[in-house]
Amino acid sequence: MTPEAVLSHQPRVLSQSQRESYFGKGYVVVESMFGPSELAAIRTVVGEFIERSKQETRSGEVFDLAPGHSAGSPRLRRLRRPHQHHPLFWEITSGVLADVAADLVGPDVVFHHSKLNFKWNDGHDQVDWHQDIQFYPHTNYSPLTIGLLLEDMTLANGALGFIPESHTGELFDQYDEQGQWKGCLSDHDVERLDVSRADYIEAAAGAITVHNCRTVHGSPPSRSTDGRALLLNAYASADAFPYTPHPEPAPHVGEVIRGQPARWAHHDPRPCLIPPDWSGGYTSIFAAQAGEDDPDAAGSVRPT
Ligand SMILES: O=C(O)CCC(=O)C(=O)O
Repeated sequence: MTPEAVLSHQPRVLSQSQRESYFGKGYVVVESMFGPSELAAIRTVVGEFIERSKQETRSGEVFDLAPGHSAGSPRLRRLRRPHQHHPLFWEITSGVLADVAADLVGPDVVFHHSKLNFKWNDGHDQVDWHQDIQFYPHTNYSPLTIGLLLEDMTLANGALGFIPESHTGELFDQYDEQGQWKGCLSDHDVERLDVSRADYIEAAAGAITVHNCRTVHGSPPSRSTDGRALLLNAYASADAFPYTPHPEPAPHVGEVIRGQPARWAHHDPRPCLIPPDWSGGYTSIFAAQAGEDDPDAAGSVRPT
């Protein structure tokens, strides 16, 4: 569906100017989507998972752990597929966030994946500049990711930054010169891109960020001792079909959660980089960018 076709449908949640801003810049921020009582309930569940992670010593199917993780000093980088592990997360994925997705991809929406990222001021939490669609190519570029801020997000705790209008620019090669998947842009490409234009999102807990799968984004390390938790859910138009194995297969993945299944696939003619074959498993963007995807490396599991 073209942006014009999406915009011709009545919005469920967003204003027309928020939708236009998303299509123009490649991202949009909406303040106060979740209120204090909803956030408190989510934080309680998140706290339970942080407690559980303390019993783990290696990254696995549920937790992605940074080097140095221990019970006394938990360094949980990511809770993988949260919607699979607690009904509250699925409620969030399939609730108002799916309506937001429908306002931006069109009325027929497929769920793609969820993840809960943390930053702990431990030197392992920088997310280098990257684009998402090279992790999971689709027949068009409708896929988008919605981030729900579970804590206030500031530059001090590793605010997510977006390069405005980069979604209309080139798709970058996220392999290094040796052909190893890095999951981020090369230093040379970062130099070519004017990252001084980055828009770092500082907003209160309860806000959401929405970015398109072509938008270049990343986040600096946290300098705060408070963990920064960001719940991410990705969706696509039902007429966007993946053509590589899903990096994080899980229940509900690929499910039409708004509207109807598509009869026709929509094909965008712009080519897409193909990721490694992750049909045997995927770790995380943190692991890939830190070069931990070597199966013999400490803390590694097999695959954003
Ligand atoms: O957690 C963040 O700051 C960004 C995460 C991100 O871009 C990703 O996981 O793909």
